[in-house]
Amino acid sequence: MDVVYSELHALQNGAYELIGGQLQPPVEKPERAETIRAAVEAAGFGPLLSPESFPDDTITRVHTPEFVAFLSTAWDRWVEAHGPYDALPLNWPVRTFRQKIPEAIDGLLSYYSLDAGTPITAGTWKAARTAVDVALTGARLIQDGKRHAFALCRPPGHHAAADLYGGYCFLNNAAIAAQYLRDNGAAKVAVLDVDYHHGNGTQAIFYDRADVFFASVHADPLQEYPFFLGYADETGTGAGEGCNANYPLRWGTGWETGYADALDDACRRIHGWGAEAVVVSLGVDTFEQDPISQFKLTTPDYTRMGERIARLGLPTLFVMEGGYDVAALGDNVVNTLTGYLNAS
Ligand code: OKP
Ligand code: ZN
Repeated sequence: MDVVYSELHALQNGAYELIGGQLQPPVEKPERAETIRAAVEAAGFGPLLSPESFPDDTITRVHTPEFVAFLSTAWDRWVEAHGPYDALPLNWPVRTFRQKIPEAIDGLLSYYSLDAGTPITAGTWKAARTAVDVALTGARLIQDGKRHAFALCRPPGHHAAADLYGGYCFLNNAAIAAQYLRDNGAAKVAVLDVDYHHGNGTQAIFYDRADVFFASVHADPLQEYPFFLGYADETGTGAGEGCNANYPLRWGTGWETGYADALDDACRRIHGWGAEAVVVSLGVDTFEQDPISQFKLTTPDYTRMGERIARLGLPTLFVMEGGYDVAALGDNVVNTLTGYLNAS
């Protein structure tokens, strides 16, 4: 299986993350992608391909031009205002406030963000922009007739909506790749999100559309980030009614105690809908030892996950999302891809 990777991911390297009231070293760190790269190479996956450059209009098919302009200039504006420290928002236009776009950089961060856990740093734009090229290079491989590819994206993307960043995500790599597949020949594309956290951004981007099906297996928003989206009664709207399927699962869920059944149902829905290709938002933060998550999947369970995805029988683009136990990340990703290959 071809693997697309760029070392420029390391340009996203925040100094701190607010976790449980304490400023701590970020869990979303460059070592994540490096350990996955080393593991897939050691497992014989490859070749390792560098991304091609795709034009910005592939991004604005999914994100607003205003949001892209904001993200690409936010660091410079923040440095001008405050100096070379991680740019973070501190308040939001919540209930009782107006949705009017401010002028000052602090207000823009507030307007365009969904949390304070996603630092914008000197290299954020370059890293996020390159992750899009990584995903699109994978999508092009699929479009050119490959049955599968792995886009080793970092930073991740599935929390980013048309004009929102957060959850360590800036540009929605998987959504941009799905849109690219739509724009280049595939009439019906599914996104299967197996990250522990609900893919709120991807869901929002495609919520009113009948040409992209979104299915997500994730921790119950009553208990887990991002808290305000991801319920089972979110089924799509307008033309997209029936094209969204959420599987919220309680903390403590394991492969045999709810996960496998939910994944199976998600795959049945995608198959029944008639998808021509699938983009898998591959987060492995469902792992039992993940430092910020509460599911109980084991390393062998990822082989089963890959096998189930393979039984869809569809051209498959894996796009890396979350997963924070660096010691096990490589094995869990390799098992997913190996399970997929052995069953396809
Ligand atoms: C990104 B992805 C931990 C704070 C959680 C946000 C998590 C973002 C996950 N107590 N902060 O979906 O893996
Ligand atoms: Zn996650």
